Amino acid sequence: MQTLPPKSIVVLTTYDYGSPVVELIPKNYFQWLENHPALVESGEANNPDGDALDNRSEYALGGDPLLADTGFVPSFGNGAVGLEYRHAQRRGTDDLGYHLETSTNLVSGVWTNGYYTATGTNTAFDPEFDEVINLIPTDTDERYIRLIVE
Ligand SMILES: [Ca+2]
Ligand SMILES: [Ca+2]
Repeated sequence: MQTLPPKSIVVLTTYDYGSPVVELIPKNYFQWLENHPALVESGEANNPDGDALDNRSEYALGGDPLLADTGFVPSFGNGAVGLEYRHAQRRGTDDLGYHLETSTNLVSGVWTNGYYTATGTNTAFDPEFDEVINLIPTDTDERYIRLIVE
């Protein structure tokens, strides 16, 4: 601790930065709701902004429940030995699970949790989300992929 000489004048300067905005990194849907206090239609299946994501999908994919947006849209492109499918995955939650399902056609309705390999995770993707990198083999003429969030 610094000792001041006798009869010193100390000028304290204060700054007003306004109220601090504290947004918690949510570990579950209910904590995520706390970050959106203006969200009146707060059920997981509600979609008050009318976009393609219900509230649970907004939570899972980084969307804004009160703004028509897309969240983090999965990307698809060429990988080193096949095709890469990358999707965002909320970090540190206890109520979300992500996986892919694939099918060789859209007529049968048969989807399987297979024919892909999770090959990496980009932890620098976003403060709240990792990016999961999946390799899709190119051993068939057609393969359809969908992201499942449970
Ligand atoms: Ca929505
Ligand atoms: Ca939205």
